[in-house]
Amino acid sequence: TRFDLTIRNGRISNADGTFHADIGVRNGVIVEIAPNLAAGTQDVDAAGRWVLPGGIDSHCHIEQLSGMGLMCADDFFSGTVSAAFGGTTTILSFAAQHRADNIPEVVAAYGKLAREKAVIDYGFHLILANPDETALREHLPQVIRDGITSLKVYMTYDKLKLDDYQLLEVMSVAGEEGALVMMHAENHDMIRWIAHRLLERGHVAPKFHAVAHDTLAECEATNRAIALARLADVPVLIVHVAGRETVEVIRNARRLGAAVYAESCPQYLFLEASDIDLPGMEGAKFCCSPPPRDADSQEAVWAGLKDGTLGVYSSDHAPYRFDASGKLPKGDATTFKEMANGVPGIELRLPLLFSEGVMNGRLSIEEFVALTSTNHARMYGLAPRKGAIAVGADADVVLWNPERSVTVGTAMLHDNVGYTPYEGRVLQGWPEMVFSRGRCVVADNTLQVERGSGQYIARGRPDPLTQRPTASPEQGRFSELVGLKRDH
Ligand code: DUC
Ligand code: ZN
Ligand code: ZN
Ligand code: ZN
Repeated sequence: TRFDLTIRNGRISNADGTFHADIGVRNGVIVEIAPNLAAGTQDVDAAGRWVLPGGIDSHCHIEQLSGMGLMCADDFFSGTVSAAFGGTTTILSFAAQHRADNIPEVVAAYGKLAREKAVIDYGFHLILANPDETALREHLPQVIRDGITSLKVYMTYDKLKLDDYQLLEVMSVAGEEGALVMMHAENHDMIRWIAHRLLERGHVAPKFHAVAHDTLAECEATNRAIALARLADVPVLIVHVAGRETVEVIRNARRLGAAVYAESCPQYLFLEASDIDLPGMEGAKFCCSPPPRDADSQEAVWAGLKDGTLGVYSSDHAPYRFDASGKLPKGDATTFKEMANGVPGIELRLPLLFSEGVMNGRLSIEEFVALTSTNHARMYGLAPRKGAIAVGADADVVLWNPERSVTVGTAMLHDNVGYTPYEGRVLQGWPEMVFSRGRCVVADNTLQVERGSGQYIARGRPDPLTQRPTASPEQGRFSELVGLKRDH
């Protein structure tokens, strides 16, 4: 029988290799991969194109109310449209609990927002700000059953921060229940202390954000998070790694056999703290936490992505407009402490890495696919449905044109932020045709689907939880004595 969609003559790359073949799709699923397949109802010639698994962005903030009470500039429509135009076909964003919130209500609310608006597939991580007994014993198992198999916790921000005791409690329960813990690792008191002294001396400009969020605060907290996770005998994933020393701490822990995973983002490859040092408030456009560092740290992040220390490359898209609704609540009088933290990147994440990584010879195309899709699928329980061009997988497929050169400008982007930190860069290679479950989402630079046509993906168990060594040194020392249980 006829295929719904045939993509022919492409050069297909997965994380484990590259080959030439046609792809046959029926009911949204890849059913055959071979040369010279029969015609499809939609028949696409991919000659000259690189055919890659759709990108998975496992860290983005969409329609989220921040700890400071600010609403993101992107809702699930603009956020997912922007993602799709940049070659991403699945996002994982956050269902964010604030301390007074009831977790099931939070999850239901975010689910409804996305259901009505998303144009690509999506799932959620839970942000856990109040890990009380009910949250840990009832709500966490419940959200895991609903397919939310990861949660993010914070070591800084007054409204989100957990102390070390709470982190150990969250980790041990997450380990038992089968959820992956994602850690925002920055030392709260170091940042608070530097910031206080800066403000006292009148150092209020945006660039002082990067001074306050020193690399030592990141490095210390990462070290501590790893030690806590080892004590609780659970995997941990350090998000948004920025500094060289942090990369080295993680590499070293992995060498010792610790179940430590890590993520980095475009802002740590392509921006530097010195970018924040601009006249007036302009620097606020580059402020995120942790902040971009320097050329040496950029090199360390490249090396970490290359050698597997940093397994996932996400956007950490945190969209705030350059006005009173986001970056500048008090206009020109806004201090670095009052700006919204975050940079946009959901649309340019892949084009930046494709151009600067693959086209400039820093990464192979297979490494690109691993870092942008396959590893996310495994890390977060989306595999084997997502993350590879394979028989039985969803037909999430992107046709890249390596010949196309694009100059980045705000007007070409589909987010609702109004600026891009990457303005004026010339990128080589562009995702021209995007399929999600066999539906053409983007073609001819035009959105081809309706709002709300994306699907919620209930995720399975993350690989880090199924692939734990049966006996760790920590287990031998005390796990049994203190009643740590593994879920299998
Ligand atoms: N942490 C994030 O993960 N994103 C934006 C800001 C932050 O602190
Ligand atoms: Zn709330
Ligand atoms: Zn964070
Ligand atoms: Zn984030």
